[in-house]
Amino acid sequence: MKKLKSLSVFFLLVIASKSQAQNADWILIDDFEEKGAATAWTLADTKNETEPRVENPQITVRRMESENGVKNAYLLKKPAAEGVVGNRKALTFKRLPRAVEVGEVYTFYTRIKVESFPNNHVFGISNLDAEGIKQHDYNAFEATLRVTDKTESSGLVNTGALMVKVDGGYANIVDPESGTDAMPLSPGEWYEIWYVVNNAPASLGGQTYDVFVRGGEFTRQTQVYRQADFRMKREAPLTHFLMNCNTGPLDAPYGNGGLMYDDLYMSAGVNLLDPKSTN
Ligand SMILES: [Ca+2]
Repeated sequence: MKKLKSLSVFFLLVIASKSQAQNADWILIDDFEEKGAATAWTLADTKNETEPRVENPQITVRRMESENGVKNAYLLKKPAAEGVVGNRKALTFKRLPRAVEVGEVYTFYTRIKVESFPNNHVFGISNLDAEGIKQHDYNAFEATLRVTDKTESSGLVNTGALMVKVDGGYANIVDPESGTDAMPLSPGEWYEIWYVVNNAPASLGGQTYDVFVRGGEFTRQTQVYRQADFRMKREAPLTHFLMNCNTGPLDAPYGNGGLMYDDLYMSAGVNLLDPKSTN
């Protein structure tokens, strides 16, 4: 099985080199530069158990920063204000500018920055519509990336490294040179993530995604996971970008540390270029 997987990755790379992706191929989902950008996203707190009751506890706001003297707008998301607990599903989603049909491969690009730990965030791509996302929350995801340092009910301690979905749970991304799990994400630092999403049927090797990262210990773009698994494998057109986070339960909250998002793009095929570069 492992041999089969490396073989398919090899073919993927061959396709990548032949496809001659260009920066112009990137389709913007959101870079949050427009003043009203946050209003294009739907916010839904579908399991609000806050006590005392807080209506609409999730915080999803456009913020500004200055990078090397250049102003940049991004999206900050957290399940609730500091000290508020019990918001178990803080969903935020937006329709993709185009659907990824069954059989298609698309590359998604996203920048994230951890505002602070402790936290519990996931984001990725869904093939459900708005009502389906609200109904299924975590099970609305297919390709999924996760940021958390929470301890699982099983006692497993998450380190805060970027995670991918695999059948039966999540896995840390891996440094391919050492073969060891990546280090925890460093708060206050932007990480670039390329995820090559294969929406072919599972019987044809699809419903999987490969992940590349630049940031932290990965000073160059590095493949950090091969063939992570779609969560549900519905084999349906991918239509929405989805984020979720969670304060944890009232009796054992994780912490409300925020996650910052910027530069959400998609591109047909395999595209490992930097969408922000003009080359
Ligand atoms: Ca921006």
